[in-house]
Amino acid sequence: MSEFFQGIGKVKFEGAKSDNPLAFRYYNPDEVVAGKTMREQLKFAMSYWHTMCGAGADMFGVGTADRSYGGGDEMTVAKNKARAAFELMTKLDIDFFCFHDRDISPEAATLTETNARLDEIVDLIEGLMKESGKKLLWGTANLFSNPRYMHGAGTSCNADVFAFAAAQIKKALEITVRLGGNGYVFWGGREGYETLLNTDMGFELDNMARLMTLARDYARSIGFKGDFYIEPKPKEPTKHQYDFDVATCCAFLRKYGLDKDFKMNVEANHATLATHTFQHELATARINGVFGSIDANQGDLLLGWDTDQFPTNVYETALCMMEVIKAGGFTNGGLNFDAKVRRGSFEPSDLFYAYIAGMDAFALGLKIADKIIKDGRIDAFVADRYASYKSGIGADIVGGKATIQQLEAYALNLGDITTNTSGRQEYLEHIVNGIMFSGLV
Ligand code: XLS
Ligand code: NI
Ligand code: NI
Repeated sequence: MSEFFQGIGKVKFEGAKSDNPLAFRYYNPDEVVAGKTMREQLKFAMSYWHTMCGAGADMFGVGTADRSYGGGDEMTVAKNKARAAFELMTKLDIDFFCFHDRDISPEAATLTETNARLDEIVDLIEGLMKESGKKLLWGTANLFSNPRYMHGAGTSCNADVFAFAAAQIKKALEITVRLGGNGYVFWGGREGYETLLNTDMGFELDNMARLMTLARDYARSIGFKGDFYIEPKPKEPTKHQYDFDVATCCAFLRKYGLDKDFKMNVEANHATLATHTFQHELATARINGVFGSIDANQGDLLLGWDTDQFPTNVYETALCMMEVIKAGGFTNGGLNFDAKVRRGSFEPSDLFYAYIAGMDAFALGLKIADKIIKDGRIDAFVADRYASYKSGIGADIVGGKATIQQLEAYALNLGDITTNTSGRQEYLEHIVNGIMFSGLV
């Protein structure tokens, strides 16, 4: 079998002192951190679209990278791409992958033909999975690239488009189940709007819920036991994406009775586009019981769009992993690198440098998160900050014993409040830096 990434061997852990650019310095899959191996804690996944398909096209120019894997016609490209994907995952020691239906197999003239092509590629992928032991983290359907989805999929004003989207999801669910996927993602795609002058928002949201309900019921009927995820994003491609952020999605799920089956797939860059921190979105998911999976990447705060860069900011990965540990770790989810190399990083080796950088940044983040939690000062500070609710009037408030009249009587006797204490933000940030960089000097 031909090798697609020639000259690159299996990437191994060599430790922090290694200067081998094709080695892990911090990601040591077998090392135990916070009670589990790094492999189990981090559950890295490869995104098929960015990694195998993305050639770097933008609105000013065509792609710069060759992603044809030596193939000529579309189906040979798709088959070689699948083989190359498994070679890449094996060389990088990544256990999982995620895909859209159209990433793995190109669309044909009719849906029947498209589905037949998909079956052919899924046969191949199933074999490659058996050979390599790689697993599907989640599957999804691309309901946004084809022009038919110009007005959305489930939220399209055109019922034919809704039906087509349903058919596409049905097939995507079948292949996800067949490949043993434990997750199925709904990223909003073009579910949103540009202007209310032509949009019935209430009707569109009802329809979006109808589509998700149909998908859920069908998936359960064919034996899907995993989680459905909504992946929040506030804008892009539409001006108002319906799945704005985690809180908005929670309200949607509860309104339509989908909250038992759906969790969140939180993407770092989507959080910042919503003017939230990544940590805020993860914490919102955790406290609402919908923490599910992560699309790992980072944005550029100077730019207003989804740059989907490989995550290298260790401060961010540490705060992320603190949330993951607090949420009890991943169950069906994992860390999917929904990230793409820059347009100028067009060589095949750049994919390896990018994944190594991202995986090492998360390995460091995990280790730092574990240290911050074990150190205990941050958690103790937070707990102590609410100490006034442990006794007296605070305990009565929390225990539901204080009436509003009693609170008024209590307040009338208070006089000036002199019991506030400092939030100590700078002190706490300094503690985090101290833990992160201890041992450096
Ligand atoms: C796009 C999304 C997309 C989803 C999968 O912004 O991140 O890639 O993760 O449809
Ligand atoms: Ni994503
Ligand atoms: Ni993104």
